[in-house]
Amino acid sequence: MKREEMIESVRSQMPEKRWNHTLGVMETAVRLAERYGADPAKAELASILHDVCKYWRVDEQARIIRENGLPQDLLEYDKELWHAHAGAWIAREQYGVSDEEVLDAIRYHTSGRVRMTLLDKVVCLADYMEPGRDFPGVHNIRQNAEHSLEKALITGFDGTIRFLLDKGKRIYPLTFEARNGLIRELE
Ligand code: DGI
Ligand code: FE
Ligand code: FE
Ligand code: FE
Repeated sequence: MKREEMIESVRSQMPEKRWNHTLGVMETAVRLAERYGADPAKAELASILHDVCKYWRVDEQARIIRENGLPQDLLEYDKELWHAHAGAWIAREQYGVSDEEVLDAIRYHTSGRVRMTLLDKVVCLADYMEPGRDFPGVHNIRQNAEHSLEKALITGFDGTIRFLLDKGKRIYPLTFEARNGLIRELE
């Protein structure tokens, strides 16, 4: 599918606010890719599709996970995690994306994972810090991103973990593994 066609298709599946977020992630991911040596075209493609099914009904997201052999344990954790794995499946099946690096960056953009690739890091961090984001701590993430992808992402995951603790929610193990892995990389 051509870039413009994909953009129109994704845009039509979300409210304008979420589309503006997607534009912010695209722009930020390309900039981070150029800065840190990832492939900007892959970063942009993953960004376009990263939240493609965020506004699909959750039972539809769950169905995709159940019926296509995606990790079933996701269904025991927060629904916010589902759109990332379901989105990677949709990227392949409906948008014809076959690049595993791009699919992984979509798949792990919410939870992270152990041994995140450069592209995983760029997309996940762009999602945290795009210009439209406004949450306590986003300023620190942006500052850290000036000199370290890993430090910036750790700051992001720390904030998410704190937020989930405060809400009394379960935390998906990959998020801990991602944070542990990033800290190890900095040692
Ligand atoms: O889809 P976005 O809003 O752009 O951002 P995202 O895909 O990073 O989703 C973030 C939300 O997911 C955030 O509100 C926290 C929530 N969440 C729920 N459980 C977990 C989780 N995030 C992580 N990293 N790990 C979890 O276990
Ligand atoms: Fe997302
Ligand atoms: Fe995220
Ligand atoms: Fe997002």
